[in-house]
Amino acid sequence: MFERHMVKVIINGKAYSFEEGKSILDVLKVIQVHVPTLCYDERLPAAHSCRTCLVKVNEDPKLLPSCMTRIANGMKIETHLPEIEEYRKGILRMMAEEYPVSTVRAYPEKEFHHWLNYYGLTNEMKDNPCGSIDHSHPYMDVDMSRCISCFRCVRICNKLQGQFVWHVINRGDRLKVISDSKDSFNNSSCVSCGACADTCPTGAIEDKNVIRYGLPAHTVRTVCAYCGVGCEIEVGVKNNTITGIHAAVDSPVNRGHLCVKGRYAWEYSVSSDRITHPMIRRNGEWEVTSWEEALHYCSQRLQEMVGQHGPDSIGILGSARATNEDNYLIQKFARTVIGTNNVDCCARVCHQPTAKAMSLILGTGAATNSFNDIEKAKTFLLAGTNTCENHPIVGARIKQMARKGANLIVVDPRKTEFTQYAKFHLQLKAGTNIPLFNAMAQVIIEEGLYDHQFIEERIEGWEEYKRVIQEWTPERASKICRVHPRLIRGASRMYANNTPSICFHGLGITEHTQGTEGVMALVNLALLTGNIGKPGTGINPLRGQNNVQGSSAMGCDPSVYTGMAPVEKEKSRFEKLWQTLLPGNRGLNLPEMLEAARKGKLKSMWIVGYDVSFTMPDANRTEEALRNLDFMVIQDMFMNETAQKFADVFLPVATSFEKEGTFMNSERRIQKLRKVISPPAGVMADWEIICRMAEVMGKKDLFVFSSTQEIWNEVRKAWHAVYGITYERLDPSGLQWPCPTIDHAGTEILHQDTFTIGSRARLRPLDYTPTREQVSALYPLILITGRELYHFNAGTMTYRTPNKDILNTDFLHIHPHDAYHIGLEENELANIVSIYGETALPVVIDPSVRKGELFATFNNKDVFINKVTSPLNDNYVQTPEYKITAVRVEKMSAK
Ligand SMILES: Nc1nc2c(c(=O)[nH]1)N[C@H]1C(S)=C(S)[C@@H](COP(=O)(O)OP(=O)(O)OC[C@H]3O[C@@H](n4cnc5c(=O)[nH]c(N)nc54)[C@H](O)[C@@H]3O)O[C@H]1N2
Ligand SMILES: Nc1nc2c(c(=O)[nH]1)N[C@H]1C(S)=C(S)[C@@H](COP(=O)(O)OP(=O)(O)OC[C@H]3O[C@@H](n4cnc5c(=O)[nH]c(N)nc54)[C@H](O)[C@@H]3O)O[C@H]1N2
Ligand SMILES: [Mo]
Repeated sequence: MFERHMVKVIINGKAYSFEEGKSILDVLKVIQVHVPTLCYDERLPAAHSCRTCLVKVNEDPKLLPSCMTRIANGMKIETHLPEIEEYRKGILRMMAEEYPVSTVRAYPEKEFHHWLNYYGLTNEMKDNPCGSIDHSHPYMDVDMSRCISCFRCVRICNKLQGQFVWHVINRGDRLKVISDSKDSFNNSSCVSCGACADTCPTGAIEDKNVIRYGLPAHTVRTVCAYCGVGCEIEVGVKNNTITGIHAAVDSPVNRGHLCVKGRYAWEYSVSSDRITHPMIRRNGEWEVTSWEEALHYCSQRLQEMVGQHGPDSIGILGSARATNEDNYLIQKFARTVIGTNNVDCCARVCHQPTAKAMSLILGTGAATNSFNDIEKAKTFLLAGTNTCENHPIVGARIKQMARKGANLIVVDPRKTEFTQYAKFHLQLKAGTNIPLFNAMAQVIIEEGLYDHQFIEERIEGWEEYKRVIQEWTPERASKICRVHPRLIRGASRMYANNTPSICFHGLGITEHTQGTEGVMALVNLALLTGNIGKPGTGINPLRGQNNVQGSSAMGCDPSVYTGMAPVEKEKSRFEKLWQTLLPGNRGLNLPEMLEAARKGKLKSMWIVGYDVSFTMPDANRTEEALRNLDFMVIQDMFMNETAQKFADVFLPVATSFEKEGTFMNSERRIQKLRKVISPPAGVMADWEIICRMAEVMGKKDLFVFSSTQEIWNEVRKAWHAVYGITYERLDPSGLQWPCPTIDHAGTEILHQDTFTIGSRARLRPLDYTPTREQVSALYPLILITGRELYHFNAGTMTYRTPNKDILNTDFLHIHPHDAYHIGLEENELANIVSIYGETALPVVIDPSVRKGELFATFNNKDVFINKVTSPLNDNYVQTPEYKITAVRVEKMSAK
């Protein structure tokens, strides 16, 4: 059997056999026979244009490109006959004709330079001058005098990122590659993913960090610490310093691609204001102190609190930016050392509605499918997600599918990048997801487009659901959501008929008073059409931070322990596991903690990696709460806004480059974080701090861990679904839970034969109650807040990198019609006012927002848009309604 798939070939006189379907170049790489491949990149289809990889096949005098030619049985291949080498040399000589030799000498490691040296051509090169270098971009230099027309930059920009920045103009000798900018590269439509610089064989497009930091001595494979996609990166290191980052080409997640943050925005880790000593604030002044003193001080203050006000006077927050191991320990600390269930993390403000809705209906509160389903889907329902900016690698993969003809249905009040590719853009009024999705379900039922068999075999509650949903005609919904019934019908038919259909959703669904119901509405659509439990289908939240899925799954949630085990049911199991009595009362979530602090009931908080005062809505009210606390500990890399204003103790931590552990990405993949460099003296990894604190507080026995692996092994005991995931099995690219046994391969697709909840899932009829936050004469516009590509959340990291040179503020996006009425001009500073507060920010006049709606990001601390946002929150899990605040916008002069 096996033999049939093997092909026998003779290469340079030696016999080999390989699996069929490979190119000659593929097999040359395997046997380490090196030929120049100047137009080749394994991430791209072979172009066979440089003609340097030519080989002789079956003694045919016509040489064939090895990148394009498939191996065949009996093939006789010669790679280095003198005539072939002469031919290659001739081609390289032509390429070198006008090439600046000085750069060959300065950067001998560049692919093209290597071959010039190898064929002894450097010494015969003329002393051509370098071109003028375009230094305008913060991360890349461009010198097209080094362009050899391999077009790798053009192709990678089109085929990996889908951005089309680089173009070929002119013909013959005048042929050249230019960006789509009229002047400097920085003014092009480039999104700074760096793929062109990454593939360029000459340095015509070059990373500035190569020039600044030189070549790495070695590289370490690890995971990006920004968003929940979990891209795998190869970090270059020299003398305990990071020199640069490349994408791991064989990663199933990012397949050799990265975005601007993952690839370039790492210099926060060497920022001069990084905190590298514990500090205590006494009489209003920060004092540097020793770990010994800081930890004893914390312990003494926390013990006082417990003594005077009980354990529930303390609230603890884990960090969606820290590892599973860090988060496992912090919730264990809350429950065993302090004795409270008051533990939460910022999953609360993000996708908690997703977790709730999906676990209620399906039994597991996590993505049903994997990123590899993207290439299997025919239709994409992209609901309230600005994927191209916030999960750029997933966005790029979906864009490539759209280019190949897949259907995109975008549900977003704004025009996002995807809307250019969409067959349907349902540009609904913000806050009206439920009527829209209900109407889609109505069409699917009314027109009989549902999956009859799936409903018969795997669904319950059908009759009741049908009864409620039939009222939701597109005409009725259209009056509320402002999408034409024709578009609603068209999109519904497309989603139901052109299967497999996959859904990705984001905060445009969850951050509403009906957030949990919004996700339920999406699950209903998938269930109706049988788009669940199969390849290329499912309901897939694009989770926020690198480890937000993990931090809540580890138990940083007042109502569940590790592995989503409900506190009310599993207390005794965890008491046995942790060998200690546990609190059984209901703990407070973050909004409840803040409310309790306002009332004086919560006295103290320990916050790991979460800039609460800056990122929670209605900042004035948040600050009122935090000001009321008697004691606050912040554990972070930087003196973030919350620390600066409210903390009493600051505990400095190692970055993700300086520690070990695991992250969990959006597709339930546990990935290994590997230590790249040693941390600065004076900082510790989060888990080490927690262990030390437990020791000081007299609970050392429960926290005897000398490595993250030991912590993970305890997690495996606590949570059956990850028992099979050992550290050893995490190389190279991790495993997706459920993975209950050591020989289990992990799970790419959930709910295949039955749902986690049982053999049938129940459709949820959903009523629509609009948010109380509505426009009025005084506040006539709706502000939506969200994200853009270059900055990340609280901005503590990206504002400490050259990303700030690309974008250095939040903008207020306003429709031209509204701008005209208020009399606002582009870039003018405008005042924005809600009943909660006000701030000022520069205006962008932007027809991609709806009339009557505004959009702003929340990353800049001077703008601090959360002074304005509404504190209303989701009915089930209290996720704030960041997407809707009634405001007015004024000219500064009118103030
Ligand atoms: N560059 C960058 N990437 C990030 C982050 C970042 O700060 N910067 N943050 C990370 C985090 S923590 C998260 S949670 C994710 C979030 O990623 P996304 O979910 O993409 O986040 P947002 O930009 O907040 O909102 C998404 C979209 O929802 C739309 N929207 C608003 N209201 C509605 C509505 O009523 N209905 C519908 N259907 N859509 C609506 C908005 O117009 C917006 O385009 O991104 C992660 N990735
Ligand atoms: N107006 C508005 N506000 C929003 C949102 C919105 O859409 N609109 N979105 C909300 C959402 S979805 C989210 S997730 C929150 C995000 O809010 P935050 O969680 O506050 O934001 P982050 O920037 O992700 O990081 C928090 C902190 O973690 C620190 N950090 C990074 N790595 C580590 C580590 O390994 N250990 C420790 N101890 N600290 C570390 C960073 O320095 C930073 O101070 O914002 C919310 N706020
Ligand atoms: Mo988030």
